[in-house]
Order: sequence, then structure tokens, then C-alpha cells
Amino acid sequence: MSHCARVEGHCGRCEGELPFAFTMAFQPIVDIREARVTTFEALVRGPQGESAWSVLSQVTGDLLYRFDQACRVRAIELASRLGMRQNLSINFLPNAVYEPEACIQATLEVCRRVGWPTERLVFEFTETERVTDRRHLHRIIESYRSMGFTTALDDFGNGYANLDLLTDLKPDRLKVDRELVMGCDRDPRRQALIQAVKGLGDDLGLLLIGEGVETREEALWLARLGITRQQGYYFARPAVESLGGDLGPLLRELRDESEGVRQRRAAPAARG
Ligand SMILES: [Ca+2]
Repeated sequence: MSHCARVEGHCGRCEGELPFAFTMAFQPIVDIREARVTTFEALVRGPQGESAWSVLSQVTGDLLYRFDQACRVRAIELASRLGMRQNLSINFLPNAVYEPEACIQATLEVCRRVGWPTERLVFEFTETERVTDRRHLHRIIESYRSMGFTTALDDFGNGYANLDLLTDLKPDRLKVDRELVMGCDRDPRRQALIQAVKGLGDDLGLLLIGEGVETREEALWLARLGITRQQGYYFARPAVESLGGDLGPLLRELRDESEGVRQRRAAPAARG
């Protein structure tokens, strides 16, 4: 891995080989209103498609920086090689970013090398429990925003993700966690919560994404509320080193149905 030009002298935190192999899977984020895939989220996997945990459990503290950098590089290289035309969403570990403007250099370098436009990169982040981390996270988000990247607050509605993060960190996008989405078509409590989050998102100018959509009913309920950006097994599971199958027929059908256009059609398209 190349040296980081923005750091005086020698940083070295992200240099060196990793003692284990890994690869990336890609899961689509769709827009039902537009009936298209807008983004692919890159998710870490073992070299033979093993779980994320099988890889993450090997990331010790001293490997954190280089692992985070290697994930970004691998995701961008693969997205380019697979001919991805959509946005690429990358999860980052706030604790793996030492100095935002310096640590982004390897990312920018691989973008230049493979010809990936930086405006098609989205960075997803989650909150951690410590206030000092919050300040650090704030600095990273501000820095990324100034560099023109899109940011998304991940897992909202689960764990540490608090309401004040929205105004404090000002992300561009908000990913509504599976915990809220699960069974939303038939649970009044979840519906009330999601409606409140939607109102908040609208007021703050955030684009909402429903995560963990697993059924057609959840997809349609969210779409009718106006949360037309969605991700989950209902559309596609993460595909290792692949962009998966064509979701066009399914998405057009959902668009028509959510907009009230009832058309007699055959069974839903096969999932990707
Ligand atoms: Ca994520």
C-alpha cells in the first residue's frame, strides 16, 4: 500500500499486508419510484463467501487501519471491474480513520487508478457509544462533506443511533434499521415510529432508505409512505464479487402497485 502523502513524515498506520484474505459482496439499494437500482453497498466477506464475522473477528486493533483502507480499495476495484454504473456505498469504521483528510488519500488514489468518479461514493457510518468518538466522527463527516462525498447514517433506530445525531452530524441519508422495518406493514407501533422518522427526515432534507426489507408487504407499505429507497433480502441478498440478477421486472411491478396501478400480472419476478 502506498504512503499517504498528506501526513508529514511517515504515518504507517494503514501500511502492510493483512494476515488474512477477504473479499466483498454487493447488495443493491433500489428506488421503487424510479424502478431502478441506485446504489450497491459493499459488504465484507471471507474469500470463499464466508460471513462478515469470520473476517471481522480477525481484525485486531493493530490491523484496524490497514483493514479499513484495504476494504475501500477492494470495494472500489471490484465495483469498477464488475462494470457498476450505480453509486457505491462503503461502510467505514470511525475508529479506523486517524486523520480524515490524510486517510482518504488511498481511497482517492484507487479512484483515480480505476477511473471511479468520487461523486459516486457514499460513506455509511454508525454511531459508537463514546462522546469522544462522537467528536471524532463529527470531524470525519465534516471533512468528507467538504470533499464532496455523500454520507449516510446507518442502522438508525437501533442501538446507539440517537435523534440528536441527525442535527449534530447532518448526514445526507438516513438508513432506517431493520428493527423498525420488520413487520412494519402490520405493526401500528412501528408505523408510528417510521412515520415520525420520515417527517423528521423530510424536515431536515434527508433521503431515507429502508433497510432489511424482507417481504413485499413491507416494501409496499414503505413505498406508499414515500420511503421508496429500500434494501433487503426481498430484493436481493449480498452477492459475492457480483452485482446479482436483473431487478427491473420486480421493481417496475412494485412501482405500479405502490402507485395504485393494478395490473394483472403473473407471479413476481424471481429474486436476484
Ligand atoms: Ca451499512
